[in-house]
Amino acid sequence: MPADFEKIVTSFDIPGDFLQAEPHGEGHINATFVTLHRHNGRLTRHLIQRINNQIFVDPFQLMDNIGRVTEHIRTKLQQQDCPDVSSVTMTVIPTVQGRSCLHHSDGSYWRALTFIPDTICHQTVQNPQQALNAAHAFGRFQTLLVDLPGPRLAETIPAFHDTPRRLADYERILSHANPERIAAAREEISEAAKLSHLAATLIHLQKESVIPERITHNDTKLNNVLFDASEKAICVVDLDTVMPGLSLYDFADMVRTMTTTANEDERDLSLVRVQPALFEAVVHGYLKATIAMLTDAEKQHLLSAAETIIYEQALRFLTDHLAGDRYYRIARPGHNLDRCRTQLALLQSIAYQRETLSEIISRSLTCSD
Ligand code: GN1
Ligand code: MG
Repeated sequence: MPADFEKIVTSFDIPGDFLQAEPHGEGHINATFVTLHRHNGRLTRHLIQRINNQIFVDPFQLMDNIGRVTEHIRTKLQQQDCPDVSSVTMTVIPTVQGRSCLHHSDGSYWRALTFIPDTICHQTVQNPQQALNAAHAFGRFQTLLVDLPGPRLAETIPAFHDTPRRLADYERILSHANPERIAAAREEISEAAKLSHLAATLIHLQKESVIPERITHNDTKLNNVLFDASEKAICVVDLDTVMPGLSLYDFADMVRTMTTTANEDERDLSLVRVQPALFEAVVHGYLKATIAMLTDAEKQHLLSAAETIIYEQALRFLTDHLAGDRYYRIARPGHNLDRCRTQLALLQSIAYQRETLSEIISRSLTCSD
């Protein structure tokens, strides 16, 4: 926490007296704190985040995307008579000068968001119902944004899910990486080469206009959904990568993070496998929300999209390991390599069960239609 944190907090239009703050959440990119204020005798909490502007190079543009998206969702939910809109969408709190984020004199960027009380954030999935509810929430998020008015949203990270570009970046880093890091990752490097055919699938479908561009979340990890005590998925959070994309990116990242009970950095790879019951829950929850919106081509490529995006994530972790752990926050040496290994284990698990998983999709498509 920076020395002048209190000054940062009081730059935002948060009523009451600031009392204290502590670190919050497990994101790999931004730094998040939860603050406590006293206002009219009541204690209130808010989120204060330092936006990682090495990664999000134009924070004001990013906040503009988030403002448009959250406003649109809020309006639509109000039209649908949603009883408590402020608990189901994120709300940006402007600075006292009315700006969407604070550009600090030390060059850092900060924003404030409402804290949604009485919610739980899960790092790993515990049961199919949770996976179904989260997948439904992300699917609904996509459908709420189909009619977002105005110009195309900005690409907060250009070419974010361009897997062939990720592969090229990886090969470039590998070509001059530290020999010790290469030696530690020998097997993963060989596996990444064997699976390189997975890279082109989605970008090809997009470039050939086989599947449409939509507005997508692009980081549909289980821990980007807030649940209530009854396991209902209340709110989709972490909107930094909401931008034009493919519906399949979001579906695929859910398969990556919600169909195994293992952590993303699990070292016991025997625990890392796609469980058909969880996979079925993700497919079912997602389709329940999106079936009317999806085209036949999108429906046909659900499983291959999962393989491409899991492969992309394996490459991204491996690249960061080889580059010296510069992108993802790590808690131990070799952390990014461990993360890469779980992604490769998931791919292997999908390959072993491809028939079962394809049948689950077909069945679910038939029931949802
Ligand atoms: C990052 O911020 P966080 O931890 O939710 C990353 C995602 C990766 C994910 C892997 C902007 O998400 O793309 O899939 O880690 N976000 C960015 O866990 O790179
Ligand atoms: Mg996150």
